[in-house]
Amino acid sequence: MKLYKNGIRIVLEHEEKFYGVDYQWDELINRKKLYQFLLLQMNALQEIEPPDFNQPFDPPIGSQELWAAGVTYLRSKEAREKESAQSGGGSFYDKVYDAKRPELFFKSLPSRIAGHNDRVHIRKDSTWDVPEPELTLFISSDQTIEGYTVGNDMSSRSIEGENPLYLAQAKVYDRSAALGPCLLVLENPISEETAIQLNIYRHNEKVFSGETAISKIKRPLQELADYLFLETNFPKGVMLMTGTGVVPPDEFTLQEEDRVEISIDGIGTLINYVKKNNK
Ligand code: DO4
Ligand code: MG
Repeated sequence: MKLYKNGIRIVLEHEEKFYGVDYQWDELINRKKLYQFLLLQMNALQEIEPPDFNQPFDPPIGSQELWAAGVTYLRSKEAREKESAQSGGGSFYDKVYDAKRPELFFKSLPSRIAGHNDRVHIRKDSTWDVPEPELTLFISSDQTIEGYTVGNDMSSRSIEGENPLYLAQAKVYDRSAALGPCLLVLENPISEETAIQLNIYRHNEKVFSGETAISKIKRPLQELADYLFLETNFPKGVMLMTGTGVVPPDEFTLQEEDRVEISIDGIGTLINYVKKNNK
């Protein structure tokens, strides 16, 4: 089942049919066994025309915070060790990859997040920028994983590489995160075989393509969720990006007007256009 958010309108897709859902987003999604709840609602829902998939969608988030996990794939560890070798990063990424405690960081308030077919930003003070394609979880206030979406954890590699203490500036700024196009709600946990694909287009030509799979994440998804909740409550639930396993080669940097497409099996494709963050 998929939930799309379009202004105040929520659209539920189930078995190729579309239904209008008369709920507030937070009230609807923040529950244990969301799939079963939606199934029970089906009879009472009104069937509607499919939405226009060429239009923008709002990110599938309400008032939740967006957090992110890092260095959960070998590829991310290796790329970051290299990028920050001059600033001492040669060893600590190694340590966090193998440590019991994962790297978790605050990524965004909902108001700074871009949706599908929307723009994402690169910073004016950055010279090396990449998208990070990441499976993103919706975790209920009861600490259960109830939904999945596609996430783009836009990152400045030049700022992050200069000094690891600059991580927040490399990662957290207006439109540095995108989520969408929908929230996939499943009866059972998402398959380990699920593939994540990143394609980047410049003037309609593909300039980068890469792929990974959820099975390559070092830690179980529930373990990431459990660490996040260790000393913090999320009364409306929380979204969590689970790290990148695809990093373009070092000579690649995003440019204005690039089109970033991230696809995850079963969820769909999140499309974003790159702009410089000119206020
Ligand atoms: O440690 C820096 C950030 C890691 C990250 O965002 C990732 O691995 O996806
Ligand atoms: Mg990331």
